[in-house]
Amino acid sequence: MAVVNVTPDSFSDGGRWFDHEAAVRHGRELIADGADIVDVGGESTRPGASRVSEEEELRRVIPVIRQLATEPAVRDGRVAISVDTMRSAVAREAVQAGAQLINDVAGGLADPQMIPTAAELGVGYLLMHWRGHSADMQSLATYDDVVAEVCAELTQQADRAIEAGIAADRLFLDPGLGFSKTGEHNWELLRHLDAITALGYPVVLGVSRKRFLGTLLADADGTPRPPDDRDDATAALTGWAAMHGVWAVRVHTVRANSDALAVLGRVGALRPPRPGPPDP
Ligand code: PMM
Repeated sequence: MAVVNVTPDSFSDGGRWFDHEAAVRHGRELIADGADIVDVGGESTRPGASRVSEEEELRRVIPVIRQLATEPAVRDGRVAISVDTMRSAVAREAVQAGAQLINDVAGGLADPQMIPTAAELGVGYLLMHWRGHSADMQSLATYDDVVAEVCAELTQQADRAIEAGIAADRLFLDPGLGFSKTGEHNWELLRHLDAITALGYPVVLGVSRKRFLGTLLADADGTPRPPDDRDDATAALTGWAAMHGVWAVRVHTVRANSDALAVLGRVGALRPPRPGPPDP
């Protein structure tokens, strides 16, 4: 799953794909590089970020999705488009414009209409572990046992989604690394990916360029490694994720990650079978 952030302020690539033409061009490049899903988002979830209006979010993402939906690889079903949004109204318009998957980083908790809307639309729903909006999410990063609590909270939301009518085979879970989690919490969840895949749904993981990698790879003077210099570390975790049964990784560049998967597949280190993408 490759990221197209149509935002001026995402932590990792903010501003770079902010105009529509640049965003569409970038989406095409990601498809050419081998992305299976292109994830289009218009609202930064960087810690501390404030929210954009619904109108602005729609203005950012809908034309990009509409345009990418005309790509041959999307039309013939090889590539799916997802929309990274917490708003049901944005999800609805995005699906009308051609998205087949809703990536809701709030797991249904930011907008009470999101889960019913996803159920009604009948598309894939990626439910991420979430405790609060970016402005205050780091103050919510308190756990006695991060693995057990994330699993319990994900299960509760997944049960709600199923009760609301989302088909079990259209539901995907994500532990939400960096969202109300410290670096230590992220590493602990990565050590216990088996507990998350054991919940019984395909798991998506977003580690790409995140701050905890910058901290790990900091200079001797403590300066964190900058975001666009964290792709090799991201590819290492892609391999780790795939070896632990994760279904998809959300990444900013495709090649190093798909190369890592090709190597691990060839050496026989991946777990078959992995469920396929949602039907268009
Ligand atoms: N992380 C970000 C945005 N959207 N969606 C999912 N499902 N999982 C994530 O971990 C995730 C996400 C933040 O990263 P960005 O600013 O680089 O997009």
